[in-house]
Amino acid sequence: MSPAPTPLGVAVVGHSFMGKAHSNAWRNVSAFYPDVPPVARRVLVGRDAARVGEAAHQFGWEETETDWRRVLERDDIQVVDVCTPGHLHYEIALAALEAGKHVLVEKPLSNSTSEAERLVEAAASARARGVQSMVGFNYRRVPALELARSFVAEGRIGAVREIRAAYLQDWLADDQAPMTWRLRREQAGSGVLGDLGSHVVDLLRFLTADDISWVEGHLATFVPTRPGADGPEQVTVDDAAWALLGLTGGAVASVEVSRMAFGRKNGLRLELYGSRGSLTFDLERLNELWVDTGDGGTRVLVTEPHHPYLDAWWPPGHVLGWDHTFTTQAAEFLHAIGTGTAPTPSFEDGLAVQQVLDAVERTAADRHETISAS
Ligand code: SOE
Repeated sequence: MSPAPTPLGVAVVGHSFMGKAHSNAWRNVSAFYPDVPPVARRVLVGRDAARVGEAAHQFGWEETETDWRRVLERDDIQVVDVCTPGHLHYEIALAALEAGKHVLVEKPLSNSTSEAERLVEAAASARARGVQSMVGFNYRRVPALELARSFVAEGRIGAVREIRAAYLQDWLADDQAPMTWRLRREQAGSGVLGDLGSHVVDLLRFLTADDISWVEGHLATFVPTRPGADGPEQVTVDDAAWALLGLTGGAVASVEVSRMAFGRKNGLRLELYGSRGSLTFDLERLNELWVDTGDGGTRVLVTEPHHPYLDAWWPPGHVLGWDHTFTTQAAEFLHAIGTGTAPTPSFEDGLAVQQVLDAVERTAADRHETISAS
């Protein structure tokens, strides 16, 4: 019997919601994807020693650290996974790549196009040294969405003409919902546009294999102040955003994103209309894909072993959830590291998304026209 391969040491920076989602993925990946390089959960990093200690205990990390820089000095860490608020992505990812670590960055890649451009350069030179990087657009790993991508590529719905995309949550619908870093421009870069709009723009590019060629946007901040730790604090980002996007293949997409849509907890709905049929997906029913090719439509329950990613999981009908997407994402990243191939979504994909988000903001500021009642 050949000796077991040495596991890759992983460090996750950040231990809140996304840090936990990623921790869960690192905990499960070697068990469900035995063919990719195994991992050791070495260090969970966070500034608050007590809170990071609790999260590390919960998810089985070997150690904790309060300064991410110390992790980069260690020889037993090969993978750094950045799950911090957006304003820290750039500095940590850049330093990690320069230290020779494979880097996974939670979406959006960065808070600005200029930062994303610099990260793309750093990732390209790291790639030449065999160091891989990837952006955490986890919805690419939803089996039904990968199936939808393949159906579009095979021409099952013909040429895509129109896309309707809405990603709606409601955790900010209450005016008294407290201030968070996600509502401060200096930390989050933008509001729902970057948080949920980045997923949508990435999925449009992923599903169609097109780029975005033109943009018209509109942003709204409905609740300008929120209760902060020291009294009312100004919200400096958008609460809701809308955009019309032109795709290089000729399709037009209407996009709506909000965190103030009462009743929608994590509703991501995508409708693609082509010259021969349509595809419909709703994250609240993520194991299903609706396919209509003029025959009245069919619901495909995407749980068969031949469906994307399903062979790693349960028998038919034993549905997957949101958390599986992060485990599959980790597996894809490890597969790329193991085979020395560049994973997707790449930092180039992260930059392309950031450019669209920035264009939405610019057009939202420029193109507003008031029509007065006569
Ligand atoms: C919060 O709006 C959030 O956690 C996003 O940041 C994630 O990317 C999304 O998957 C779920 O909602």
